[in-house]
Amino acid sequence: MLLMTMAPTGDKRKREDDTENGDSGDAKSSAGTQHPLSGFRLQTVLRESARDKTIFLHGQVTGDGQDAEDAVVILERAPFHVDTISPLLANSPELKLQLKNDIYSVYQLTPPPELNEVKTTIIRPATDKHIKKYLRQEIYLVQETGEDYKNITLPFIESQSFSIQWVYNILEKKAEADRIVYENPDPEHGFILIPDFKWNQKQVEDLYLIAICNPRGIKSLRDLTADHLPLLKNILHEGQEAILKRYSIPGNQLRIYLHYQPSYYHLHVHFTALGHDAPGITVERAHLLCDVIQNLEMDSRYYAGRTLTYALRADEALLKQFKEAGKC
Ligand code: M7G
Repeated sequence: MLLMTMAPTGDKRKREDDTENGDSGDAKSSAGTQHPLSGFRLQTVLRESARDKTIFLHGQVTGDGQDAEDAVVILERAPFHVDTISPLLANSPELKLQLKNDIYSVYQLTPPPELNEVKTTIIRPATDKHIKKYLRQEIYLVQETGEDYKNITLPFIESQSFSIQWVYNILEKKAEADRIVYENPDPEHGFILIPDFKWNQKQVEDLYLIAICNPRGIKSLRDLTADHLPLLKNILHEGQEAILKRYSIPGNQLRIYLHYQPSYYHLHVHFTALGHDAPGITVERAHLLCDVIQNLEMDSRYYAGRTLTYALRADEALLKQFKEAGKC
């Protein structure tokens, strides 16, 4: 379904804010007003997928008189919109025959620019950790006990995790304020629901939003106790209602889950269309919010104590720590 009546999402100027803000503070720093990819020089192709029509690049950019900066650039061909198919087929000037055999023929169609969008995500300046996050690598399962979390993982994430400045920018309305879909302002039990920057918001087939909780300091699933049940229930129920109202997608067609491990250690919940094969929905990473709520209702310390299994990439420093501790 094509989304015709969206919030002010077509605002190109704002879309440029949809980038990781790195450690450099507010939403307007870094890329500034100049072309965000000026002087781009490709260093490596981190990953590509012909099936998903995506490519992840590491490059260097130079602004006017600035030093070269590392950047991660993600290019993704936009999905087709049913409503634009007829004009695409009827009006495309270029339809080049490539092969004809009996009743079969293959053409190359060159769409007009407005129907030929490439979603471009830029992370600049990118840290080493960003570059590694997108690099295709072998992955290994780790079984993290509650003790392992305290002794290995927690000290590690406290010293090494990604900046969450972009999260604070959203909560403080310094970035993406015009994209907010729903807000419950309660400081303890409230949250902001906003389109994930993986979603171009043009069709609901690949709908992807995130709910970012207002309270600070809840790093992940591991920190949750029964005290957080009102917050989690608000996210579940109010998030579903807001999505029904805005996008006409009922709760039973949404996959609502938390990641463990997340990339960003400020509690947030993912809302994706059930039919969408979004990255990160595998069993070793996604924890359904309704299950999380039930588990905490049964045992307030469920996530503090239980063993959680997840995958780490070969060169992740946390995997090295687990290996050094003889845990995998
Ligand atoms: P995660 O589980 O911490 O990590 O989810 P993942 O990226 O490995 O899944 C964080 C979610 O926040 C992801 O779905 C990101 O696409 C999304 N996200 C990350 N950044 C930097 C932004 C941003 O600046 N704006 C928005 N709207 N979403 C973001």
